[in-house]
Amino acid sequence: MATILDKPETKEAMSSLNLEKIRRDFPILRREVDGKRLVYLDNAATSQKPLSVINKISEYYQRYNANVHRGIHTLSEEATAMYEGTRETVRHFIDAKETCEIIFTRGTTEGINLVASTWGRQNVLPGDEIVLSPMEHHSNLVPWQVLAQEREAKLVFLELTAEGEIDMEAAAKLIGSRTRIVAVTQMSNVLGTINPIKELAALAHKQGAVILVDGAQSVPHMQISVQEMDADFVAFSLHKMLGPTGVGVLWGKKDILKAMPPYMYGGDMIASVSRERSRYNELPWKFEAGTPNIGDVIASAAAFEYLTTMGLDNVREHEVEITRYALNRLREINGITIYGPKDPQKRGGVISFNMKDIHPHDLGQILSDAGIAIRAGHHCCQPLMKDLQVMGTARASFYIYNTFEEVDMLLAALREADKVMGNVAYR
Ligand code: ALA
Repeated sequence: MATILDKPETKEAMSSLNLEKIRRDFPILRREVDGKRLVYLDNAATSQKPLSVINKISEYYQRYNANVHRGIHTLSEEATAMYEGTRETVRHFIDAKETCEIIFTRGTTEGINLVASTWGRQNVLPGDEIVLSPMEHHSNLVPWQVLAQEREAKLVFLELTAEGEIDMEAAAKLIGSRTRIVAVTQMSNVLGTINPIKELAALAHKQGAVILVDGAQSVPHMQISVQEMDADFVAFSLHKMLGPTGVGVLWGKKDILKAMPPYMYGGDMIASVSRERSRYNELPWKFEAGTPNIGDVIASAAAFEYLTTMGLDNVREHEVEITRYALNRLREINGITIYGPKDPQKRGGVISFNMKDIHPHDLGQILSDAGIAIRAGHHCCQPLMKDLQVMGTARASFYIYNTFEEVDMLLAALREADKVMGNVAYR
């Protein structure tokens, strides 16, 4: 596969996916930016949406918009059936044991905050340790900082190897008898590193601790089984996996969720209320206060169906190959620094890099002028940026509709940027 550069006409045939057909399902990919074809390489921030998802949102509002779990009328019954049906779709998608373990949230951030605020306050005591990796998104760091301050607990950070992988020998020592929770990302949104969740879960469980997995970058891109990885909580967002914004999933083991207090109060999470006291609803509704994001949850089913039909193994294979190709081509550029594991099998389709002294924002702007969307900055990982000794990075991230030709376009634009900016020193 490393020799693919020689045969440009066969590049797209290397994919495990029918890219031409897939691209037809995404109307936005036909638009132009300043007269240039859009090349969307910012999928780690949010993915584009296929027509089936867009249509499902519209269908909900045109045909059966109603509140769920409340009305005894046809529209409400239809909306409730579709809403709860999506829960079963999620259960199947992540291989959870029971649908009551699937909680709809607004996104990964809310899922993690829910666990930190409820499970955390209930279980973390002064002197306890919360173990995190240095590659965590702010969303899987700040809630734990706040909890640690409140409970007088300690944050402990795992160590990374030179290629940005978790040092598992050190982890075995750092996860100890004071560890209450290990909270780690399954796939870094900066380094692309795929972390060994099953092994970390075993280390946590050996010490009587639990493990929370930030699945925001992994669940959209690879087949996961929450049972197989033996996590205790997994949080992810639909908008990064073809679905609408404003929908996330928090999965947790039933016994743990059952023992946790609610996160927010009111609406759907109530069983009965008197003037002085309330009884709370059962799982999963105990954690779904207020009217949920009904239309977008229902439309999410179309996103899960799209990915399931395609096959998550094919999605992963495509991303490994396009990442391998992109890494090989990027390495041709003089003065480029690429972060994260060298082996595409060990990482997701996220490539962060810096070029000479060019500020990543300038790179982002020059690429944008060429119709290419990437992300530039600290990627909500400021502590990791400090470890890497950079202000920020440029980041290209791929998904099911990205072609090898688009990688070539990225390369051409980077070479252009190098011509324009390469001699400018920023230090
Ligand atoms: N967490 C998202 C990203 O990495 C927004 O871009």
